[in-house]
Amino acid sequence: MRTQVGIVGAGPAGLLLAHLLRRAGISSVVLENRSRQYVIERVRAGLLEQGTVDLMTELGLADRLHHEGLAHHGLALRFGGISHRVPLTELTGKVVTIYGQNEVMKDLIDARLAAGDEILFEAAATGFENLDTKPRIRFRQNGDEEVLECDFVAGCDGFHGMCRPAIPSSALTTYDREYPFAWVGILSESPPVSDELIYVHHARGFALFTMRSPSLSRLYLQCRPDDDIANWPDARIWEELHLRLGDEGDKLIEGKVSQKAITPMRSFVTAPMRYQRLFLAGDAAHIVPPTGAKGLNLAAADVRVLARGFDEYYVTGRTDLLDCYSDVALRRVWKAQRFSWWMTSMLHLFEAQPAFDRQVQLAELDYITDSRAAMTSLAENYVGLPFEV
Ligand code: FAS
Ligand code: PHB
Repeated sequence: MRTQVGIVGAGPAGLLLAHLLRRAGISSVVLENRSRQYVIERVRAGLLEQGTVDLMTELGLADRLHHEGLAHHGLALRFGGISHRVPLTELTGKVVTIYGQNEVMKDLIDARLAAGDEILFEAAATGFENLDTKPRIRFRQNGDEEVLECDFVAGCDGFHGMCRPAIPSSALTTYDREYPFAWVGILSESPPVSDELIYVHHARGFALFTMRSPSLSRLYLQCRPDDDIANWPDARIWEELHLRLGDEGDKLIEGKVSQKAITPMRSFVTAPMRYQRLFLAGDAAHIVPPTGAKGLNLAAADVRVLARGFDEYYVTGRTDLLDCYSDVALRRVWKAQRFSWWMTSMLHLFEAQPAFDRQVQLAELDYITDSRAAMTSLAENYVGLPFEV
């Protein structure tokens, strides 16, 4: 099998890249080791920056998003039992959109297959040859060993994929931070407690009240990093959500819990995001704690730059943009890392946290919700910083 760009992974990074390449007339084949059903049912992110929505709109992939997505013009920071609104649109002119990652995946997959382009599901990439000249991707499908020849490889296979580990560790620098807590996340068939997101700072730990639709709530609670989901029966989750919402708690309507999982909290960056003709994008190169809602949006931002690099190469033969892809992408990645670490550090309860640090968290929240300049800084990072290229 032969193509111009071999894409490993059919997550947001891999499929957005495939659509961008198609628009530029560049061929690609997407290898995905899971089934189509698994990919579209996986519950993950839910908040899209303006830039991600604009990219999907440009690609003609956003009809359902515009129809079913919930545009938000603000969010609430709740601390000391009081909610403070951050008017995102008033401060930045931009909106964020609530639209489940699994819905994004459905739209990207349907459009790709409708265009007659390939996604090989249940096809696991297993190794590479000639990454410096004419890359060959070895993959296994239906028990058969296959090979995909290409000019370039896009490693979009997530944090636990095989692309990053295929790069000699001597060629990479990794930056890593694990947080002493995790999130229990649920999907509940119940109306959201508010029509905007509520981020809660509470003595019992962080909580986030978000949604997927007017009848489907997405709710998160801070828990221990090594916690087991078995320790979180629905009754305990609802009790904690009511408590952390404080006196607004009586507004919280309980519903049938249709999905429940624990998400670890980690900040991770690997640099450079390139090795010879292998280019890493999305979670394959970097992970952010979900407090800043940056995961999916960073994946989209990476491939936006990478696609321009491939376009320049196939049109002019020049590799300028490909050669600076890693630097350009990492500038945005580090800003998102800073914002996500900052939101996480400000809003979570740390084990044996000195009272002084707790007061500083509250003072920071008080300052942000009091100072237009500080609030604007939060808002512009939250809605998504302008793209460099
Ligand atoms: P992805 O992980 O989405 O996709 C990689 C794909 O590669 C997968 O489909 C995988 O099956 C495939 N793959 C792996 N190895 C392969 C191989 N050898 N061969 C072929 N294919 C292979 N972000 C938020 O903003 N908010 C959230 O609430 C949130 N919740 C999350 C919950 C969880 C459990 C996780 C893991 C992430 C969450 N994120 C969240 C972050 C998430 O949205 C990611 O940033 C986003 O999925 C990144 O997209 P990709 O880089 O495309 O990686
Ligand atoms: C979500 O809706 O899943 C979500 C929203 C905002 C976050 C994290 C998760 O910061």
